[in-house]
Amino acid sequence: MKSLEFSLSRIKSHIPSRSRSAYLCSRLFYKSVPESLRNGIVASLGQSWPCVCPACGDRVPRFSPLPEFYVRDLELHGSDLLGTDFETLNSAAYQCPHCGATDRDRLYALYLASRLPAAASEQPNFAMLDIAPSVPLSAFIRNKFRIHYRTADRFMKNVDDRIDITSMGCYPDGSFDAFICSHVLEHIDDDRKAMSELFRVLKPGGWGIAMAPICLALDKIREDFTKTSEAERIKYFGQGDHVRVYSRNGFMQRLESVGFNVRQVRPQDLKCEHIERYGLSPKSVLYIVEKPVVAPAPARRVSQTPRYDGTKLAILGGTPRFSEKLHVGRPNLGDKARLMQRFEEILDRRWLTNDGPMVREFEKQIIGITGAKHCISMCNATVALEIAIRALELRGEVILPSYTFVATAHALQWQEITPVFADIDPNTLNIDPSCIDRLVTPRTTGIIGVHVWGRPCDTDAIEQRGRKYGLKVMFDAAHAFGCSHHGRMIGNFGQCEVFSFHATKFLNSFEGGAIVTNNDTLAEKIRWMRNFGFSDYDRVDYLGINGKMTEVCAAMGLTSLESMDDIIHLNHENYRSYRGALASIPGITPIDFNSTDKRNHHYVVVEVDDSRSTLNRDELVEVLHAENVLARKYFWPGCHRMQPYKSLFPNASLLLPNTELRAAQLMVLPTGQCVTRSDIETVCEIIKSALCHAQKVRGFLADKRTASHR
Ligand code: T4K
Repeated sequence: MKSLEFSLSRIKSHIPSRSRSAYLCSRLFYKSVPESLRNGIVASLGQSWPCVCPACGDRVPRFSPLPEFYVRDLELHGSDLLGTDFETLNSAAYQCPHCGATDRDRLYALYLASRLPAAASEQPNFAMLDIAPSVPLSAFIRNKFRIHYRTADRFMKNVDDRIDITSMGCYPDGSFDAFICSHVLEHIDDDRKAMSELFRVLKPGGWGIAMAPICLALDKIREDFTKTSEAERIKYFGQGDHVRVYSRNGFMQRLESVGFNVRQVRPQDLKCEHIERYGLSPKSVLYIVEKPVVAPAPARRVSQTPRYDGTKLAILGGTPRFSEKLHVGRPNLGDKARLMQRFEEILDRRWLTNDGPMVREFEKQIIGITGAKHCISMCNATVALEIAIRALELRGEVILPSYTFVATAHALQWQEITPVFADIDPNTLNIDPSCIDRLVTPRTTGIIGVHVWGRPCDTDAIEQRGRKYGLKVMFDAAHAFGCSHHGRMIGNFGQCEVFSFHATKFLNSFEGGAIVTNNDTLAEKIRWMRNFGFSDYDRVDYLGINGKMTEVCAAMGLTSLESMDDIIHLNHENYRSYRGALASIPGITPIDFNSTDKRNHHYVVVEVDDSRSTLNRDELVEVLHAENVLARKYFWPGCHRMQPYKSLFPNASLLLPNTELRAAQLMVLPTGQCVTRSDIETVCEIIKSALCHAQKVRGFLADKRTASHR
């Protein structure tokens, strides 16, 4: 073994002082000098090593830059691609002089360390697949994590499996919990097939690092299979063996098209300080794909007409664009296998209802999510509203919006309490607190706010009025599970809040609901009322009813909870797709959900302002129905125009101008798991075509009306 003095003297005699720093950073230094001497040499030569390689763990003076020939090659071949346009390529700090890890490898190492923390590192059952593994990263994974790690590639030697990524038949469906597929897809002719295979071999809920060269200057993927020579490929795609170069959106959309949810993670998101010391650029982006736990949307048959010619609208005699009905409110489903397993448990246990263990677990989880003190599950939200109203001892008159599902009003009227309809704020679509002042009478006992479409009411203003007039305040939160308001989860406002878990709702328990409250006495009373008023064995203390949730419903609720985050992500993506596709159409505006608070994006609600659009809401809904898109006019015409309220309060509309206006303008479009991005594009194309051919559509609808009046 060389001594420190010997090594120092050789360096001093052979390497001029101006080149010493470069030498100390070189791979040669790392290869020729043992680790035990390196720190001593560096210190003796007055150098400091501020950097750390997350892959090999060594301190290094700096990371070496990207070799110049990469960029020179582009110039030589007349490429319009610039080295600086590539995402996640830190040319200035490219490679670790010790282990050779690139900046990408170092980013992956940090991500893996954050995603598979120490406790999880001992997981022999956690299976990870690494396609075309990088040597330094592979070594890092093997050293750090005790997981089942498999490497695979078509050409590389020393991998576990020699396979073609487009046909990985050797791996059964759902074989892996995670994968790494970095800089492979740009080599593959049929990259969609490769992505589908990656999707297939991943377990539901599994994740992967999916990376490829992305040129930020491109707005769509550049691929051209006629470019076959190495020179052409360097020119067009940046490297002689690449068959495409991705745009950012193109890459994400292609991954999404096979079913993945895609997230962008930046080094700063990894909660490690001073990312520069790892040689990472804050502009780097890691693409994390996740396989939803929930089933993907079933394939839907859409007629194959390439461009949608408005004269072919179904309402004008064309073939409906969708051969199957596209519903608003199609239930979202969680992991079916898990649900079946829960059903088996229920049957084996022979405990089917009456506060069973699944119901208790479901209530516990709702408490965990909302942060409220009590959750009392119910058979549905309508019964929950009725029980809450009775437990709060509301009588006489109760103020609520008319712009809500009729169940809110019925829950009062059913108990002979008079619903008094307040107008809404036309912007938020929720009860306008200032209208409450005009409606309070000596008979008023309470206010029910409704968080319509999951957008919270102005709870402060409503509660303030409750205090001012001595009224009890509760909220119908049927649409708002998983949403928050001013940083507090819905479930914590008023005396209590009521969720619906109906099949069509964001969180689905077949049928179901819950009352959530922070009031101990109220919770106890509600619990007894839900079960015929029993406060103990053989002891009844209140008038009660049967409002209990069954074990089967709780099993469905628990299963839905497991995929809640996936559904929110999916809903949000769908909402963004609608917004994008409808962006430039005058008078057609998806209502805004922009907020720093949590939203479940369960409803896509579109305003049709016929002072600016060529068709009105009702006409557009007719057009969509003819195409098998069952858009809904919720909550038209408003409770005050439904029976018995229409007869009881024939003049109510005079006090409800905003309700009347909005109920005539809004339509709800299909979203959720059963709607694909291409379905959304088709729905929006139909809307655009109908508006372009508005005169014909209007003429047809007028003729239809005349005919029906004859
Ligand atoms: N408060 C508010 C603010 C509410 O919105 C609701 C309910 C309540 C209280 C009462 O909650 P729950 O007692 O129901 O728990 C639907 C729902 O039935 C209703 O729960 C919901 N609001 C309302 C907004 O929508 P309808 O009369 O429009 O349902 P329907 O039968 O027309 O179904 C809607 C669409 O969903 C259809 O196109 C078919 C589709 N669908 C429905 C079910 C049940 C499916 O594809 N599969 C299914 O299993 O009231």
